[in-house]
Amino acid sequence: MTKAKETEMAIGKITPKQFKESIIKHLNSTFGTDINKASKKAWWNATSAALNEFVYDRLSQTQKTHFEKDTRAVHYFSLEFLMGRLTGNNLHNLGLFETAKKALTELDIDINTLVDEEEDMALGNGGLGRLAACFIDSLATMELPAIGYGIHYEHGLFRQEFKDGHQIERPDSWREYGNPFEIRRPESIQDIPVYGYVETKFNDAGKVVKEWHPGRIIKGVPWDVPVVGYSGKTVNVLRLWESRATNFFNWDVFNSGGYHDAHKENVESETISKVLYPNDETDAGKELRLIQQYFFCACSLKDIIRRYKRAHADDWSNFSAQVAVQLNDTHPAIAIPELMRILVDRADMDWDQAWKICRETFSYTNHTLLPEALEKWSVRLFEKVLPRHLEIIYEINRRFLESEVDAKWPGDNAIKSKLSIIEEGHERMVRMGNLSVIGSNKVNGVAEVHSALVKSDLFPEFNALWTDKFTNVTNGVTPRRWLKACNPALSKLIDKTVGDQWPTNQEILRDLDKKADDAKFQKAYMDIKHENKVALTKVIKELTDVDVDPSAIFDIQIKRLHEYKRQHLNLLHIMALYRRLLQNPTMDMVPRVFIFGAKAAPGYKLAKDIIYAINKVADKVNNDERIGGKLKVVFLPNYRVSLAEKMIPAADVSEQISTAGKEASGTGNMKLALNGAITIGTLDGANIEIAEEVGEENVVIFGLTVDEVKALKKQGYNPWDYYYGNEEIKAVLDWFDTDYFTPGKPGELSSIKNSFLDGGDPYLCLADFESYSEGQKEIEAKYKDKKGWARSAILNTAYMGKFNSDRSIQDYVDRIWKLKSCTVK
Ligand code: CBF
Repeated sequence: MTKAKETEMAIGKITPKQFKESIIKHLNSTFGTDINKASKKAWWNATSAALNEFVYDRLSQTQKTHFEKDTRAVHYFSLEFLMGRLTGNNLHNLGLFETAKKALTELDIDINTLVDEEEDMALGNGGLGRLAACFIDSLATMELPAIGYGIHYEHGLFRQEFKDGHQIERPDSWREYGNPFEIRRPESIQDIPVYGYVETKFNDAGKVVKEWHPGRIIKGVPWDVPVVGYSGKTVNVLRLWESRATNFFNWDVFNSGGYHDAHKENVESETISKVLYPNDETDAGKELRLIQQYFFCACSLKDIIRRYKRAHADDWSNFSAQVAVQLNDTHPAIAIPELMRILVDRADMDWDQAWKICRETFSYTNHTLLPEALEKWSVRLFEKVLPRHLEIIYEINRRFLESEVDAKWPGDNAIKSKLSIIEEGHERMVRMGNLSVIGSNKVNGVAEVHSALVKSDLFPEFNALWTDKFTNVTNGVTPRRWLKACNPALSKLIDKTVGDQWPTNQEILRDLDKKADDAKFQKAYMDIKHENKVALTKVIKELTDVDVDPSAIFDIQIKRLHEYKRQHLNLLHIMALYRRLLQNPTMDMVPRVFIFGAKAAPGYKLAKDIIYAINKVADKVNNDERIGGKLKVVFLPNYRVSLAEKMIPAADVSEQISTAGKEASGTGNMKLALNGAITIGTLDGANIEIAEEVGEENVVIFGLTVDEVKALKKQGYNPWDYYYGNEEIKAVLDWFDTDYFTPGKPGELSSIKNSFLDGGDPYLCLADFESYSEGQKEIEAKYKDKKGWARSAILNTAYMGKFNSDRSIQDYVDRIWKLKSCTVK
C-alpha cells in the first residue's frame, strides 16, 4: 500500500463527497454563510476548517501519547519561523490534496486559486527562518517529539513594493483576516519579568541569595500552530508567544485624568511581539530586540518546566535527559543564563549542579561567520533590562576563565580576553557567541566548509579546548513542500517512474539516473519544465508587466539582498552581456531571462541601491528593440515562500554566487537543484557538497576558493587593478556614472561603482568577474546541447537525496539530540 493511501486510511479515508459536505457544513455553521454568497475568503476558511478536523484530532492524539510515554523531546528555539502557507502543505501531508481538489471542483472552485487566499506566515527573514520551518516539518514526519518555540509577531517581514524601481516597505498584516492554523492557549499564559534591580540578602539559612525585583511583568500568551508530519501520524506544535500587558488598563491613572499614560504600559508590553526585525545577518543592536529574545526564551523555558514538572515534580535529576534545547543561532542564547537563574535562584540548586544541567540541555547552531551578525549587547543595556542575568553571566564567565581556560593556558591573559563572554573596551559588551559555545553541549555549523571555518577561524581556541563539542550538520530542505507540493507535474512523473515513496525517502530518486539518457523521459521531464516556465511567465506579466519568452533560459537568483550574496556581480554580467549585444546585435546567444527576487533590510542603503540599479537596468534592457528580446531582466516584488514555490519549478539556472567563505550553507541552492536547475556557483557553503553529490559535470563552478580569497586579501586586494586591467569591467562600471539607465539623473547608480572601487570591493566581485563570465558561457554552451542539459537536470533531481531535511534531522538526532521516535496511536 502506498504511503498516501495508508494516510487516507489512517485518517478515516474520506471521500471527495464527504469532504465537500464538510466544507459546506463549515461554510454554514462555522462561518455563517452559504454557497451562494460565500466570499473567496469564506471558502478558504471553510476548506481549512474541514482540513483542521483531521489536524486537531491528530494533534491531541500526539500530545496525549507524548505525555503518556513521557518522551524526551527537542525544543527548537528560534526567533524566526518562515512557514509560508499551510493549506496546501497540510492537505499534501495528510494525503488529502487530491480529495480536496475533487471536492472543490464539484463546487466549481479551483484549489490553486483558493490557496492563494492565504497570506504567507512570514515570521522570518530568509534562510535561517525557512530552515527552522523545514526542520519542524521533518521532525513531525519522522515522528520525533518536538516543539518549535518562537514569537507570534503581529507583523512578519515587511511587504515589498517598488516605486519607480525603489524598494518601499509596507507592513505585513498576515493575520488581518484571521488565520485558521493557530490556536490561542490562554490556559498556558506565562508572566515574564524585565527591568528592575537585584537585592542581595541572606535567606533563613544564612546563605547569601539574590532577589530580582523586576520593573515590569509582561504576559506571554501562547499560540499553537499545528505542524503536520507527512502521513499525518504525528502532529507536533509550533508554539509562538504573543506579548500582552499584565494590567490591561491602569484605572487609577485613568481616573486621575491621564488617558494616554493609562495605556502606556499596555502599548509598551505589546510592542514586544509587534514586529519581526527585518535584518538578516546585520546587527540589530536594539533594546527591544534583546527584550524579544528574553521574552520568548523565558516563556518557553517556563512552559518546558511546567510540562516537565507534571511528570517529575521537583526532581530535577532527569531534566537534561528529557529536555534538549536547540538554539537557532545566538538569538536565543539568553536562555542559558535564564535556566541558570531558574535553577539557582528559584529552585535553590547548587551552582555546579545547575551548570551541568544547563550544559547538557543546550546546543547551538551557528549560521554565519559574518562579524556584523555575531550578536553583542552592551553591558549597560543588559544591566538595565536583565540585571540578574548580567550577574549570572559574570559568574559563568569567572568560573570558566578561572578554571577551564586557566587550566589549559595558565596565565595567558590574551586568550582569556578573547574567550571571555565580556568584551572589554570603550563600551563593554556581552558576546552572545561565546556565551552560546560555553553554555552548550554541542556546537554545529550548517555545511562542511562552514563547520570547518567555525572551528578554524571563528572559535579556534574553543575548539582546542573542547574538540568534541564541534560538529557539522549540513542543512536540508523538505521535499514535501519543495518538490511534491510546489511541482505537482514533476512529482507525478517521478511517482510513475520510481514509485511514490520518495517524499519520505528521497534516496529513491537516485533511481531516476537510469532514465537520464532515455529520450522519452527527457522529453517528459523537459516538457514539465517548459510548462512550469509558461506558468511563471504569467506571474511575471502580472507582477511586472514584462513579457518574457518561456523558451529562453530562465536564470534565477532568489535570496535576501546582501553584498556577500553578490546580486551586483550578476548585474555586472547582465550589463556586460547587454553591452556585447549592443556592440554586436547579431551575436549568437540563447535568449536569457534573468529573474531576481530579494528583500533588502530597510536600513541597508547599498542593498537598496542594488535593487534600484537592477530595476533601472531592467527598464532599459527590456525596452531596447535593438537587442531583439534576447535579454530580459525582471525583479519580482515581494519575494516570499509562496512566490518561491512558483519560481523554483521554472528555473533553468540557479545563481549561487556568494564570495567563497561567506555563505554558511544556502538552502535555495538545494531547492532549485532538486527541481532540476543547473547551479552556477562558487565553492561556497553547501554548493561544494551539491557539486560532489550531483557531479562536477552537472554544475558550473567558478571563482576563487576559500583559500584563494584569504590569500588575495592577505596579499592586498586592489579592485582598481581589475578596473584598469579589463576593458569590459571598466566600461560597465563607468556606465553607472552616466544617465544611460536613469535618464536625466546621472550619478543615481554611482554608489554601486563606488562600492567596487573606493569601497574596496569587500566581496571581490571584480576579482571573480572574468571567471563568472566564463561560467555563464559554459552554461549557454551546455544549454545548446538539449540532451546534455536534460540529462544534467534529471541528475540534479536524482542526486539531491543528501539535502533532504530528514537527513539533517537524523544527523541532529545522532550527533546531538539522541532522540527516539515515538509512534502515535
Ligand atoms: O542555515 C540556514 C541559513 O542561515 C542563513 O540564512 C543565516 O541567516 N545566517 C545563512 O546565511 C545561510 O547560508 C544558511 O543556509
